[in-house]
Amino acid sequence: MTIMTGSRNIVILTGAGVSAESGIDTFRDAGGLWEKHRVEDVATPEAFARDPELVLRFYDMRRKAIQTKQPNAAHEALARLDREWDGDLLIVTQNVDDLHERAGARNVLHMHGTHLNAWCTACDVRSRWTGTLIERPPCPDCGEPALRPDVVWFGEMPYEMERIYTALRSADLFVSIGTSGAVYPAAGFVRDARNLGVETLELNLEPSQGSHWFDEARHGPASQIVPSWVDELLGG
Ligand code: BV8
Repeated sequence: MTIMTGSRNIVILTGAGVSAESGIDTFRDAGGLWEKHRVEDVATPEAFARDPELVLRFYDMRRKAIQTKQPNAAHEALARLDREWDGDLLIVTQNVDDLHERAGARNVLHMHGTHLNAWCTACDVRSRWTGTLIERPPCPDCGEPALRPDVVWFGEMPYEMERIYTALRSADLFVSIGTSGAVYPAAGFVRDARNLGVETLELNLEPSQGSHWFDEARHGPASQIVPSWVDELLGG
């Protein structure tokens, strides 16, 4: 059953599963494996206040790792859709890597921030940052040694929520790709979409926690099912 015919405005939500085949661990894989800490225990403001070195090392390690990874066919297909789709398209990603952008996508919204920015807790300025933060380097703007990862931790408000809901309100189709549906508010977007009368599609390796909320679900590796979906949408 193809529900996409006639879709004009599309909102796509991506999660760690879209970057899995690029060699970036998903949270389900990494959960609990990192220095015996659950991600939820190191990705919080409380953890940063309690043990800043632990948290900064966690993010330094991941920031370094993503710079050695390449976009995969799923990122490439979504970038092609972004280029060729004649309606509105917004890619809302929970991921803090830059693989969507490196594949060429332009309409990308990082609702949980990005590994490649540092955020100064003294002057609030965000700067592009590809190095480490463990040595507490000076903020490029104010010089204070007050930089933290520009990443939304558990208990912090995700970025640009109003822009996301505005896009959902004018969407015809909501597509969730490579996410377990475990983390809110992202996991609730499918229900928001349904309440707005928006068609919903899940593309994931396996049924997510919210799979039953979707009008249609296709399961398999993103590098296979996303390109075939985009081909279908763009007419091959
Ligand atoms: C907020 C950045 C409110 C950091 C992330 C109870 C207690 C405490 C808190 C809560 C609670 N109930 C609800 C909450 C709120 C909490 C939450 O949802 N907690 C969960 C654990 C219950 N949410 C928050 O705290 C959010 N903020 O609510 O603020 C507020 C209100 C007012 C004022 C202030 C605040 C903030 C959440 C953001 C946290 N930051 N990331 C970092 O990256 O280090 S979350 C992080 O985990 C990711 O960004 C992502 O969102 C989430 C992991 O999810 P996925 O991306 O889905 O990854 P996962 O590994 O889980 O799944 C991968 C999927 O891919 C799987 O389904 C798998 O099958 C599939 N897959 C694997 N391989 C492939 C594949 N699919 C296709 N192809 C493949 N090859």
